[in-house]
Amino acid sequence: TRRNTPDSGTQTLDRTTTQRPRLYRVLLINDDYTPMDFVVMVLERYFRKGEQEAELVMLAVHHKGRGVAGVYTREVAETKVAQVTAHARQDGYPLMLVAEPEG
Ligand code: NFA
Repeated sequence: TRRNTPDSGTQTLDRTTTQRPRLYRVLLINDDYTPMDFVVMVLERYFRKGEQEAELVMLAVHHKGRGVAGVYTREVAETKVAQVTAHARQDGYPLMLVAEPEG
């Protein structure tokens, strides 16, 4: 709806629908060297999984090659990838993560 405000005369558009941001999956990629315990810790600490869910996701990635750690808006997803990658490299592990758009 187009509308004139009395004070400035600026035309604004009021919309009755809301826009939701595009969401991104953060994927964990399997490798042969990162310890299982490190991946579980990552899922608990950075992706706020409980102990049992973290174990299930880690094992799914270990067996299937990749899996979803979490779903976030773009900036949050990219920050998770950067923070976890930095932590893994600090500890000498090759763990890989990627953010990919949903839908
Ligand atoms: N495959 C790794 C191992 O056997 C564990 C792992 C799981 C690594 C999920 C990366 C992602 N130590």
